[in-house]
Amino acid sequence: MSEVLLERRFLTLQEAADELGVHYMTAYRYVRLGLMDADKIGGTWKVSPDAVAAFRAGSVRSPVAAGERAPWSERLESRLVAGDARGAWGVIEAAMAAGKELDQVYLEILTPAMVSIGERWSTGELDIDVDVDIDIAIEHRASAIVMRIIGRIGHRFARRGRARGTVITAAPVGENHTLPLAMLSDLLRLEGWEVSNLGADLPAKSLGLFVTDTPDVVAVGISVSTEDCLAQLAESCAAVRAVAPKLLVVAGGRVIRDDDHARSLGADGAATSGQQMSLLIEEHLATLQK
Ligand code: B12
Repeated sequence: MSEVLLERRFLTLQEAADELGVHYMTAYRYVRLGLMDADKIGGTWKVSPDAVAAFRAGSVRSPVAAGERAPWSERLESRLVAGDARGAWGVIEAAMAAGKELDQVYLEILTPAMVSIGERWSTGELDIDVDVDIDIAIEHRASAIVMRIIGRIGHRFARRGRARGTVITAAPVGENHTLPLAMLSDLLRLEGWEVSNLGADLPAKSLGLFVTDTPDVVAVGISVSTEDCLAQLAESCAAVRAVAPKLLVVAGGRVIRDDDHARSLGADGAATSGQQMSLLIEEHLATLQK
């Protein structure tokens, strides 16, 4: 994008502060907390006139809107799209200080922010320049920031005391969505399970070998986000069945429709969350003990 175009479309942070009649640092804080949209371009903050107008009009992002604060996920999304890792972490810290629990941070803040970014990407809303299509780069950058957030708070999901058994989580060959797996794994840890997250793009044969090598394994959770990887998920289920016929295999992720769908692919059932999978494991273990 040319410098001229940039100048026409954006204000500097100082100009935005002047427009709002506040100190530069106050405007900076609005941006950092995700209360006013801004982008970091060439090392400096740029604010669109629309963002200043929305802020001044008391839109959902404005702190002056009758005490109504923008949802945490919306504030996070604005920081993720801007590539503002520190600001994104600031939103998470503020949400936790306001009482959000760890599972809420994943399910009510991180997940909706990423889903919305996915929707904006698929409609082209994240295009910065029609000639240089870097929209997917913004999604990649947002994913990397979310991974760092998960890295920072992940250890807090571990429960004290004796683990209830090991759950193996993985995504099949071709499936590169690691965020769903990372969040699922932490949410299972919160339920007291030891989790071995084998990550994305795992060959079915290796999953089978790992299952054989894990003495206290109680279940396997396989995650798929793309339609193209459903056949590979079926191969992963078959590989686990071949070495551990009685082990619970749960399928999940955006493209798993329901239990019937999961069973048609060779899993025992479907689950949409760590908590739901945890209940399935408990039921399955109880059945085995009968
Ligand atoms: C971030 C992202 C990416 C990142 C991934 C980064 C990473 N390290 O993970 C990048 C940019 C690399 C990417 C690449 C692609 N992506 Co993508 N991506 C997304 C996006 C925006 C967010 C995914 C995410 O993190 N969601 C948040 C997580 C936490 O939510 P979740 O998936 O629902 O997971 C939760 C639950 O479902 C559950 N769960 C998940 N798995 C399991 C498993 C079990 C056993 C259980 C119990 C529960 C469970 O627990 C999780 C935590 O609560 C989605 C949009 C969306 N709607 O999700 C598209 C999306 C998944 N991607 C899509 C596509 C098409 C692609 C690409 C093919 C794009 C391309 N042309 O290059 C590639 C494919 C890469 C591949 N081969 O895997 C499509 C899939 C469409 C489809 N039906 O097949 C989506 C839906 C976007 C869209 N609207 O079109 N993507």
